[in-house]
This record gives sequence, structure tokens and C-alpha cells, in this order.
Amino acid sequence: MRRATESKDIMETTLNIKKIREDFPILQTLVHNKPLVYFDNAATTHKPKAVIDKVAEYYLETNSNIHRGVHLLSQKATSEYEAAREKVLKFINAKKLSEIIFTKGTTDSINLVASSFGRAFIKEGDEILISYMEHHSNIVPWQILCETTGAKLKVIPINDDGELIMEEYEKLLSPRTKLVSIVHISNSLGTINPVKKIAEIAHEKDIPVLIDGAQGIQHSKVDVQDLDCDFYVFSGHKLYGPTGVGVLYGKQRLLEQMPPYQGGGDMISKVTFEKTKYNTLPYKFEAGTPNIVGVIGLGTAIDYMNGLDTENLFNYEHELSEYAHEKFRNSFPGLTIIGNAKEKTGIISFILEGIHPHDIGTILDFEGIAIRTGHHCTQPVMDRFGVPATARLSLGIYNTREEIDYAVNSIKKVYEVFG
Ligand code: 7TS
Repeated sequence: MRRATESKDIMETTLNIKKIREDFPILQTLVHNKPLVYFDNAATTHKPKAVIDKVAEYYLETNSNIHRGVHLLSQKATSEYEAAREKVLKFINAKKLSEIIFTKGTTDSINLVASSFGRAFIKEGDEILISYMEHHSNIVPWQILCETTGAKLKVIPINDDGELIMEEYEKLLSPRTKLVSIVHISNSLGTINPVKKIAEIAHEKDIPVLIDGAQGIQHSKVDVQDLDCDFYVFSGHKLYGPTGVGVLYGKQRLLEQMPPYQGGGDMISKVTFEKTKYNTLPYKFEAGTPNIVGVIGLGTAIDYMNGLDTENLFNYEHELSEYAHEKFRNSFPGLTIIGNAKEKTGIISFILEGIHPHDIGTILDFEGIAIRTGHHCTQPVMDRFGVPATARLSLGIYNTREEIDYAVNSIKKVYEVFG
């Protein structure tokens, strides 16, 4: 791993961050008359012009409903929609198109699995294993399932650095465990979990594994065959694509055994009042008119990412993150970083002694800096570290060292205001 101090060289040689920044028109926006500095990429990323143009072009030139249309625009919309499925397949290295299901996003994908896998495989006394660092989206759907089936939710503890305690994970796997559902990269701690290892261990006991890739897809190269996960879920809007669209990758063997999540158009092959025969995968899980433009826009976001040197870009993000951590630790005596895992991505959650995170967020906003403050939909993480909230910077591909320096100077203003 390269040292943080070399990140500037990487930026100037192999990557052209200035050019990447030019691809994102919103970065020219002024906020309170200051240039926007956007550090809220874990919540959502900005969209490159290519994606924005594609969405506009779709509505200007193609807009039509997909599948079954004989007219030209419907056929064009269908082929662009299905082309996006192929782009997703290649991007995450899935085996088959039938394994790529378009959803509304990560939350929707997890709810789909909880409902459908739950109906197929979960009964009273069974156990579902999650971790202490899950986003509410990977807690609540399982709680709902447990309430309706009598199954139990078990939770893998984390250590003081915000890492999973792997020995406890192994101990918690029991003959009753029917699914392990775990976050790839924590949105509030930045921890990168050893998901490949987690899947390997679960598979020794024939237990399927779902990976919540909401952040993983943004910060790492994802290869579902290499991870050998049974489900991988993510949202388009955190991958520089549109909101309202996401992906559920699932192994065909499991998806085939799972009943439909929702009934409606497109997910059927034959309907009579006596009985409905369901469509094949992936359509079985895509009831109703989908977010067509969202899916096509996600395809363009993937094209955009494919056009970048992502390996180096993820390295760059990592080094920017190390730079930010060093700067933060050295600049403020009363600052505590929550989440200090050895394997960590560009998410810096912190508290300042005696200053509420919302006050930090508000003052930084006046400097043009967008950060997030609160519990980040991970209240159990806040409880684990005994804090009600944190201030969080989350980095994206367009952030720079200069922006980190500017944030550090702006936090000094927070100190001035609050003494
Ligand atoms: N899982 C993780 C790890 C997340 O970070 C998020 C969103 C979700 C699930 C839900 O994704 P959605 O697209 O379905 O909403 N995380 C955040 C965040 O950190 N701040 O706002 C949303």
C-alpha cells in the first residue's frame, strides 16, 4: 500500500482528477457563495454529465414502455434496458443475465430477499445472522421476517476499532443459521469486511450469504464469482448513477426456488383466474413497469466507471482517506475518529469533544462543505460506541487533497465559534 504523502503524485500522473471533476457539472455549483465541496458520497454520489445526458436523451428520443411493444420506440427502450443488464453482469462478473434483477435500490433488494427467501426457507426457530455494523436496511427487513416467522436475529459483535470479531462470527454459526447477511463496507465506520472469507466460512456449513454492497460497489472492484456470495445488492445512486434503481444479484439456483416478491405485469407467463404461471428469471422478480430510465442511466454510469482507471482510482481514494485521517488526527486534540479498522475506506466519522455534530455540519455548510451528521441509519453502531451521532465525511472519485485541507481549516472555525 502506498503512503498517503504520495497520493498527490498518483493524482497528477496516472489519474486526471481535474478532468474527472469536469465530468460532474454540479461541482461548479456555489453553496452560500462558496464552491461546493461534496463529502456526502456515502449518502449519494453526484452524476457525471454522460448519465444526465442519457436520462434527458431517453425522455427526448426514446420514452416508451419496455417488453412486448411492437413499435420501434418500445423496442429501442427494451434493448437499452436489457443492454444495461448485460453491463451490470460484466461489471460484477456474474455468470448469467437471469441472475441480475433490477430493483429500486439496496433497501428494496434486501426486502425482496427477506420476503421471498424468507417465505421459501425460514421457519420458526431458524436464525439469521447479521452484524453490529449493519445499516438499518439490513436489520429491519430481517426483524420483520423474524416477527412473522418466529425466527431469531443473531448479531456478530465488533471490536473497538469497528472490526467484526471473526471468532464470534464462527461461534454464532449454528445448524439453525439459514442466512448470513453482512455489509461489505460500513457506511458509518468505513470498515471493509472480509466478505470473501465470511462466505467461505458460511459455505462450509451450507449457509448462503447476502452481501450489502451499497458502499462496496462504490469503493471496490466487485467480482461476485470470486466472492462466491449468494446475493449481492447495491444502489445505482451510490455508483454515480440515478436514484430509484438498484440491483439484486442472486445465484440462479436460489432465485429459482424463491417465490415472487410482488405480483403484476411482466412477472407472469400466463394468467387465469384459477392459477398464474410465473415468468422465468429475472422477470419473475420485476413486477410492473420498472424504473426504465434509471436502469438505462445506471448502464451509462457503469460505462463511465469502465472508462476510468478504477483500480488506481480506488487506490487514490484510499490514500486520500489516509491523508484525511492523518490531518484530522493531528489537527484537533478533542477529535475522536469512530471506526479505525485496519481495512478501511474513505469514510471518516468523528466527534469533537463538547460540540454537537449538527453544529459542525451547519458551520461547514456555510463554508460550502456538504458532510452528513447523525446516526447514518446505523443506530446500533452509535450505541456500540456510546455516541448519539457523528459528523461524517465520505469521499468520492472527485475529491481532492485541497478539499480535505479546506475542510480541516473550516473545522478550525467550528472550534473558534464554540471555543
Ligand atoms: N446499506 C448501506 C451500507 C448503506 O450505506 C445504505 C445507504 C443502504 C444500505 C441503503 O441504501 P438505499 O440506496 O437503499 O437507501 N446509506 C446511506 C448513508 O450512509 N447516508 O444516507 C444513506
